[in-house]
Amino acid sequence: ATPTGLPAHDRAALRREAARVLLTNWTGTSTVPSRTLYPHQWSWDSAFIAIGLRHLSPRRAQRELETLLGAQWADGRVPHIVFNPAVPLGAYFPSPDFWQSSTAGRAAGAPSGVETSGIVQPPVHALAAALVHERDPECSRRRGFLERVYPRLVAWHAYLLRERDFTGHGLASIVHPWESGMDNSPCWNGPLRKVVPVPAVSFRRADLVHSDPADRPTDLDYGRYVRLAADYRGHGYRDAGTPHAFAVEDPGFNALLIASEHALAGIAAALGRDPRPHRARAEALTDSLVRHLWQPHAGMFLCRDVRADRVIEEKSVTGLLPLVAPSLPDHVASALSRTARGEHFGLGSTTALVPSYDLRGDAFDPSRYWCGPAWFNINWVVERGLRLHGATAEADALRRAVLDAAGASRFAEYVDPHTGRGRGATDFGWTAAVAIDLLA
Ligand code: 9YW
Repeated sequence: ATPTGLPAHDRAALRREAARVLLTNWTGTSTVPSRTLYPHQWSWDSAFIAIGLRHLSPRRAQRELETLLGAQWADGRVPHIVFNPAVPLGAYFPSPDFWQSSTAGRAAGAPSGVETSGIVQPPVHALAAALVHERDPECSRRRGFLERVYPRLVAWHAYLLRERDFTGHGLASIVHPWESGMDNSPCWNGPLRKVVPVPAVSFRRADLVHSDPADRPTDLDYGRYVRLAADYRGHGYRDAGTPHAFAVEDPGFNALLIASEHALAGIAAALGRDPRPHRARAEALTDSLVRHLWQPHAGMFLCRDVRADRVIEEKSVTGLLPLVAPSLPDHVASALSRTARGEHFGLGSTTALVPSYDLRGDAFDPSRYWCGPAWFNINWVVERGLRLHGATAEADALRRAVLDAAGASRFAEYVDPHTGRGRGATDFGWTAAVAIDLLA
């Protein structure tokens, strides 16, 4: 057995299978999350995929991030989807003709040569870029990787803190459930209640062609997602001009921004520039996160509904992700690790992987997307956070569990947290990628 706890031949087989998924999902310039369900490039998927890909081909991992950042808007936003023009419009909804980025987004600086969505996803990219660089600094230097991505990553973070700090707390708000990456998390039910859904007959969901409706968000969810996105589009995707019926401070989103801002400090230092402004920003973000979103009564971070000016009393795994922030106060980090192992998330007792939502919550559903299933990218973040804060035994056990579940589910998109049974798509990009990274 190796440090992962897996015998060497299982390890080699798992790595080979995971590599096959990433090679099959590679399009020539980037990697699709899933050949069936998600045939374009997704923002935070690409970051996790690059983290795995760096062990197979550092050059390809660099390219993955460069392709995504090549679709960055002039205002700094990194879009959540970069569309592949070779894929038929009907293969994914909402397609480029819905987002209309190159026309409707012109004033906000959308690129003209490529179609994208107009919203964003969690900012894991600088962390990914730093990890990709570290894997093969020589190849990175030869290609001028950090020189090219650094200014774009700086502009990305600046966009979030300039355009999305609606409360003045120094945190970024999300303006659409899709921006959290956790589409139908029960946390969004309250803030979405006032959003008038567009009728389901007005759109055609391509996702239901490829997966079981019981594993997916509902039509009512989609009606609201479409309404919010269409309103944003109607305001030219300009944050200052859009009323934003949905606005939430999400701890996971901001925690990944903190980890990425620390990574930017490392990138700046590698380029011979001053890392201190990045460190200072990361510390300020950490202070704000703890001050505004830490909830001692819950033993975790909770989201804040910015419109209603209210804490959202729902326990989502997003509230455990701040573990990935290096300078979290010790008492907060240990409370998070206790909560992960407690009755609401069951890690190491009733569940092997951290579920996406409170096992005891009213809306818990072990099959439905972000209402309970365990996701591999999220468990990679939690594993990293536990390790960072010295919970080595817990991190080792979680690493082993992620590897077991990834292999047994054929790299499922997500799994039932109680049984480990795969749900959604198989041969999923970030599932294969995080498995390769945790094997390395
Ligand atoms: C969608 C691609 C994306 C992920 C999100 C996940 C889902 C649905 O799939 O989004 O249509 O964009 O919720 O986190 O990035 O894997």
